[in-house]
Amino acid sequence: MPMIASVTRHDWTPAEVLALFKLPFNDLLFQAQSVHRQYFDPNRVQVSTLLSIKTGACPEDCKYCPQSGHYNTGLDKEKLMEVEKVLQAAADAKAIGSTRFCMGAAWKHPSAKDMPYVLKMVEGVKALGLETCMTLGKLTQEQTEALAQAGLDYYNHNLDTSPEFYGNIITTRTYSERLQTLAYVRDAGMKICSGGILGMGESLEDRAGLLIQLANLPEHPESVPINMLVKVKGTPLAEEEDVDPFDFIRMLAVARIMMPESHVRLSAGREQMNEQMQALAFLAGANSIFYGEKLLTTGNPQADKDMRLFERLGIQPEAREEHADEVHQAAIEQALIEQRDSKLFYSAV
Ligand code: SAM
Ligand code: DTB
Ligand code: SF4
Repeated sequence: MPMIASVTRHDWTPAEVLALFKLPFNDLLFQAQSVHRQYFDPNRVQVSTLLSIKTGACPEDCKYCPQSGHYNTGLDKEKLMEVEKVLQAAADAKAIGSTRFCMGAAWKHPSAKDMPYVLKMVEGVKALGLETCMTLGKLTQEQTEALAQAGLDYYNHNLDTSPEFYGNIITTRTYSERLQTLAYVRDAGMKICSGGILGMGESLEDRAGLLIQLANLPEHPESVPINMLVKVKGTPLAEEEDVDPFDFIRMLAVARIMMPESHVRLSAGREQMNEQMQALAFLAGANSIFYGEKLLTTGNPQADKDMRLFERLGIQPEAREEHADEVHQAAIEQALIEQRDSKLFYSAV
């Protein structure tokens, strides 16, 4: 199979996308890796850290989510965190080498009374020299503009699955409301982080349908998180069948081919993946991860474990976009070395 010259397109059809999914695994990975190399350094991976700034008791009924108030998952619900505590967590994330700090709230949408605190968090995290990302649910145009004004770089709002399958998973918010929020984010000049989840009982057509929705937006999301369902006891999807690991890799590869300029994030579910599978994910074109021992409420690999994996694979963490200079890169690498060495030293005593 020859190297394929990639162009950024917004007119993907189901037949074309299904044909990609049905390629022999090696052909698909070769194509994805070839596309990846036309736009990215294949040995750099962006690292983001997540923090739940408001946990649990969410009014939405997303069947995968441990934070929905509709299900009993034994989660302790918490109020909006204090700004100072959020900034401390962001400083900790920076110290272990993260370049983006993503703050998530279990809300249907932010309330007027919470907005001033949220805006202070954005300003504070930005002042620490980190890229800022938030995921707060549905936004109004005014809220979106206020977040952009405060310095929010990315807004995460996932489409989660195809429009056809969506109603089996969420009934309290529509697909078109999600698309409207994404349009506000784009209009306010922020970057979009939007992706979905595998392992909810969706078909191959639904996986293709999700990628078509994302890739046929007027502009591709800059960040495309592909989550493997984290099965949490008490949620309606707790007993879903595991996704075939190769099918998960196929999803990353097809996302990479369809959105060649986007960062594709190997998102939730890494705790359940072995290192070989993660290496295949990077080969398929995934070039972003969540870094740090917790996602929002569930576990993620320890930072030192990830750094050892990066080292074994010859992968370097990516610098922040506006600071992609050598000094900043050196500082990130030093922070990562210190993080790794302190953990190794700790485990040796
Ligand atoms: N409440 C906001 C919203 O849904 O827009 C933001 C937080 S919500 C937890 C962010 C995303 O996390 C969801 O859209 C979903 O894709 C992902 N997510 C939630 N629970 C998950 C799980 N158990 N496994 C994998 N991904 C999950
Ligand atoms: C995304 O796509 N995945 C992240 C982030 N965006 C907000 C969340 C994953 C949550 C996994 C379940 C949990 O830890 O609660
Ligand atoms: Fe609420 Fe977000 Fe969880 Fe849905 S995914 S229940 S909106 S926290």
